[in-house]
Amino acid sequence: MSSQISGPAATARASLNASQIAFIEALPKAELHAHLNGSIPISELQKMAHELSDAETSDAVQAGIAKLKDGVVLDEISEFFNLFPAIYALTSNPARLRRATRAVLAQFLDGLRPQCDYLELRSTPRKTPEMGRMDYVRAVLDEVERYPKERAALIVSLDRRMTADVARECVEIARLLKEEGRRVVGIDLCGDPKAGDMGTFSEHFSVAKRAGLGITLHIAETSANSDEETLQLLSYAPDRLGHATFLNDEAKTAVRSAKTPIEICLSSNLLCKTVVQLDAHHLRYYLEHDHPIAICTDDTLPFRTSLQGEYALLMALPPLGLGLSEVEVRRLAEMGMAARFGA
Ligand code: 6MZ
Repeated sequence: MSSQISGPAATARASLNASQIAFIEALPKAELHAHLNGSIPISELQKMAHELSDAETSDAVQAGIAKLKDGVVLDEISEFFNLFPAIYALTSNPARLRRATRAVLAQFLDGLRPQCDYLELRSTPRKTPEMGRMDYVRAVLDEVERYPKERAALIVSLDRRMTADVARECVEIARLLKEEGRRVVGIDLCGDPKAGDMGTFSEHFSVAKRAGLGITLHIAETSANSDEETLQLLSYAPDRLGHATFLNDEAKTAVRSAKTPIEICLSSNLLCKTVVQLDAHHLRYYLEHDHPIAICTDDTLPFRTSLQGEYALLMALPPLGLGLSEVEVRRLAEMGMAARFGA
C-alpha cells in the first residue's frame, strides 16, 4: 500500500490478516471525495521542488514540502489549510498541474490492485500568472480523460472564501465544459469551514443543477459551523454531503429523509480532530439507519492514507478500527459505487 509515514490507516491495515486485505483489494470501490492538491504523492512534489531553481521555490515552499514529507501533526483543522500554499506554488502552471494530476490519477487507478475502480477527483480552479481558471480545468480534464469514463471524472470545487464573481466564473466553466462533452460531473463546496458566507453560493448551485451537474457540499465539518448555516446549505438540495460531522437532529432528519449520501473520511476526521476516536464516529449512526455512505480519503498526503487504508479502518478491530463485518464493509463499498455522479 503506502510507503508514507504511518497514520491511523496504515496502523489499521497492519493489524489485518492476508485474507482481510485480499477482501478489501477485491471489493469494487469508488473514491468520491479526493482533493487533487491534497492527494499528490510526496515523491512527485519533491521531484517538482528539486527541478525548480531556488529563486522559483522560496524557503517557505521548501519548508512546507519538508513538513509534508515528515508527516504533519495538526493541532486543529485550521492548521490544515496552511499546508496548501507550498503545494500551490508547485502546481501553478499547466505543465506541472498536469503532471501532478497524472500522479494522483495513477496513485488511485493504476497498478495490479488499484485503490479504486472509479475516481471522482475534485479541484478548485486557480488563476495564476501562468494560467486562467479555464486553462486550469482543461489541464486537469486532459489527464482525467486519459482514463475511460467508467473510471474517472472531475468535480469542480468552489472555495468558501471565493467572491460571488469567482464562484460564478467557476460554475460557468464547469457548465460550458460539460456542454462541450468534457467529463465534468459535479460542483463541490470546500475550503476552510470557518470562512465565507454561504448565502454567496445559492444562485450558483441553482445554475449548476440546471446544467445537470451533481452538487456535493462540505457541511458541518467542525463544531464551529452553525446549525443555521447547515440548514441553509441543505436548502440547496445537495446530491451528496462531505463529512456532515456535526449535524443536529433537525439536519439529520432532513438528510435521512432526502437519503443524501454522505462522504465519510475517517483518517481526515481523526487527524483534524473533528472526531476524537473511531467509536464516536457518526458513520455508525448512518450505518445503523442504512443511510447511504461513501468511504473516501479526502487528502491522501497529509492524512497518510489510501482508499484501501480507509477500508482497513472499517475492518480492523477496535481501538484501531471499527471492527465491521465483511458484509457491512461490502455494503459500504456498494453504497459508494451507487453514489457516483458520473459513470
Ligand atoms: C475542506 C478541504 C479539505 O482544490 O486545490 N480541502 N476543504 N475540508 C477539508 N477537509 C479537511 N481538504 C481539502 O485541493 C486543495 C483544496 O481542497 C480543500 C481546500 O480548499 C484546499 O485548499 P484543490 O485541488
